[in-house]
Amino acid sequence: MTDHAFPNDFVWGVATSSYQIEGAAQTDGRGESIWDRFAKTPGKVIDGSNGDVACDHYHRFAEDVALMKSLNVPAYRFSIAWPRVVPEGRGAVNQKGLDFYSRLVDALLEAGIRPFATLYHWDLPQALEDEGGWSRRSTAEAFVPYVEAVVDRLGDRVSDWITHNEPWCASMLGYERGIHAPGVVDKARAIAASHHLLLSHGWAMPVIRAKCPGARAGITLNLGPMLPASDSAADHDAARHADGHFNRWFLDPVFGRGYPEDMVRDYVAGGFLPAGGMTMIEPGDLEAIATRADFLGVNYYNRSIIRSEAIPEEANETPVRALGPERDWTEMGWEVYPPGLHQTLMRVHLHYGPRKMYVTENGCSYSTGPNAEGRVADARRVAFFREHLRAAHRAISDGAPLAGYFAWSLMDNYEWERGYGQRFGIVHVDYDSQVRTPKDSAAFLARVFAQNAVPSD
Ligand code: IFM
Repeated sequence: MTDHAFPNDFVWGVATSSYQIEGAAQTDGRGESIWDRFAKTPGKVIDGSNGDVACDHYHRFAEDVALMKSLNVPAYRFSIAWPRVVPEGRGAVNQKGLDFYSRLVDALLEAGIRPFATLYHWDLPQALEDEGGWSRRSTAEAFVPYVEAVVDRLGDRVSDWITHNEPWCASMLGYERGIHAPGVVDKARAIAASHHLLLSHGWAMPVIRAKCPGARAGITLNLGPMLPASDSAADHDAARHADGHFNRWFLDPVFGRGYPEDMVRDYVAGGFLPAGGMTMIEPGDLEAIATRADFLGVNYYNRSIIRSEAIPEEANETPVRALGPERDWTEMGWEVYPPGLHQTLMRVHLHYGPRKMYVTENGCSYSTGPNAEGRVADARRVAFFREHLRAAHRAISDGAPLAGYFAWSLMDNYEWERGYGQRFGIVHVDYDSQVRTPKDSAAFLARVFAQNAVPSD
């Protein structure tokens, strides 16, 4: 490889998720999800918005696929909304919901775009949450027939499957900090949720493989370096804990090491687990979670600098504080730190040995909109992608089995509790008119996709 050229079979793509773009929340029999309920609860979302309409992708998917084609997009990672397919979480399958994804997949294939389907990107059917959601084992059990229904219908055309997106967010933001749906603040439930999310991943893997011979299946984790803010023993220990909470709690069991002992000890000491530790684990669970995947999806956004510091209980934060040096920040308040992508990929490669990795998300929020000429000159996003792609390229040169990269996101969309103000898209969306305008970053990535290399200018 020279001059930031990527391997010939490298997979380039863009990513989205169902609740963030689809809209049509009450259409064609879709059931209520925890995000419908959470977003409509006053005070939960910064601008009081919800995903009822979002980018109206449900009705505009053909236009969006054409847009991708015009941008030379070779692969598209999207997610399937469980409540569209099984509105009550378990039981009756809603064919109209499946029809939508079937139409989408046909349109992608027709456009020469390879579909990567994520089976869970946070929109749990509310009916299951009413029974305790992911903190109950029965939710993992309900995931399996849902996956069967989806793979039955799409498995003849979709060969790349991701079971879960970012189970750390689904469990810890949803049940520990309560800033994501379902808005629960209960660390014991969050730990149980993390186990059941991973368990459902393990149970889904053989189902996908049985129903879709030749399928490639894996899970996506959000990962990033956790560095101590100083040389003090306390900061080092806080960084160990933060790393255990964010990275190792998910990586270790997926790669057959079980849950990290230091974290189990911490959780027991904090009163979040009983003295016996992870007593919710049943025989066979860890083996299921460790089912060898074809790839690991890595979502990388930033690193965290961890300082040991007592945070008042009412602040509802994790017991560490992430403070970055004065650098470049995105509008999410996330530090721009491209070397962290290389570090993360190398760490996973060297310590866990995945068969393959895909960067399944990487991107940044800047609100740059159209100028007087209608051009969206998002130079900072172009620089962000260029530097992160160079970091990814370096990881490949250093031996990491990185097989693909998906930019987050195809278009501006609903950024969860941050509403519509945060814009991650390479395509600008005017939410009043639903007009899509490719940004300069889209033109940049279109060149990357066409050249299989990072342009230096
Ligand atoms: O928008 C989210 C996405 O849903 C999951 N990964 C992080 C993105 C940016 O916050």
